[in-house]
Amino acid sequence: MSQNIHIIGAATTFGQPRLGVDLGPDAIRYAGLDKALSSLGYTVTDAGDIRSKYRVNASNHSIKNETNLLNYREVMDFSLELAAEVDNTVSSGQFPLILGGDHSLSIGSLAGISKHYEDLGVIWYDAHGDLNDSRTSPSGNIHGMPLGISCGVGDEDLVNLYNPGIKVKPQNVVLIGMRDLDEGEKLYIKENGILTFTMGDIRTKGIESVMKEALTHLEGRTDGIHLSVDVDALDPLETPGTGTPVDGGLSLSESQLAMEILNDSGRITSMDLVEVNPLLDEKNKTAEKAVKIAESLFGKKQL
Ligand code: 5AB
Ligand code: MN
Ligand code: MN
Ligand code: MN
Repeated sequence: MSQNIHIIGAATTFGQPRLGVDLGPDAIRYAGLDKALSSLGYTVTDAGDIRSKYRVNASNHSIKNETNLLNYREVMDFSLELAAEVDNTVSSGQFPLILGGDHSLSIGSLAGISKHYEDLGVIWYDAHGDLNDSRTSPSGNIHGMPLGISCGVGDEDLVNLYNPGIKVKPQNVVLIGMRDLDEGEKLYIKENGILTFTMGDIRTKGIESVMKEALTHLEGRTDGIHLSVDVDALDPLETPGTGTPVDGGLSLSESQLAMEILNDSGRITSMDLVEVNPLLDEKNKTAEKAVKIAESLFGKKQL
């Protein structure tokens, strides 16, 4: 793991309808991210926020169009900007830590990161698969599609964004925390044999053995691993400040252990920390949990 962490605020809300998720990066900063990582011995720099050039307001948000891809142009333009910043971060030898913002930002982060890896692995820590496309999506919200797009499914211009071609091979993806999958996503997972750990699997096997299986699966076949943490992987009792909460999730302590195991492996090369919405939160509790998750990923151990 690089000793230099570069924080990039991805202040976007156009991938979903709940206003306020664009304030997530600052909420996480105010919860003490920089200090927490510096005191673990890292050199931390902060790019500030990438913000959409389109103004957000309650009436122009989530306009339906004929393609069932809401705010398509906004998501596309934002993703290009983020991809360039992430690409530069990897080029300069820093670890990109991308703060969200809604999960559509992973279209940009994976586009930038994947330029540097032949066989990028992805660990998707989320209640959802985010594997929809415009045909399978029940909502048209692009935050339910970034992993599918990165695997090469869906809108051609989003799939080929920033650098042409598929960013991640489905066999290099591991899904962890799943408990709300749409029918089309289930079919895609089955057809592509994506290694998937549902909450049921985690309850049966325990998070430790799940994380080890995930790492073993990616061993030998990947040359870097991107970790994408959606705070809705955790139970809403832990992280209420998020737009699409689903009951029956992971605890903070399990998530910290999961991150510790990833840290021990030394194989994580970039991270997204997404879907923190301070307008839906209780006293910035969700951002505080996000900081704890990052601390564990970067080497802090639970007592
Ligand atoms: B999140 C749903 N599958 O596509 C859809 O929070 C929810 O980034 C997507 O994981 C949730 O609209 C997207 C029903
Ligand atoms: Mn989710
Ligand atoms: Mn997600
Ligand atoms: Mn969500």
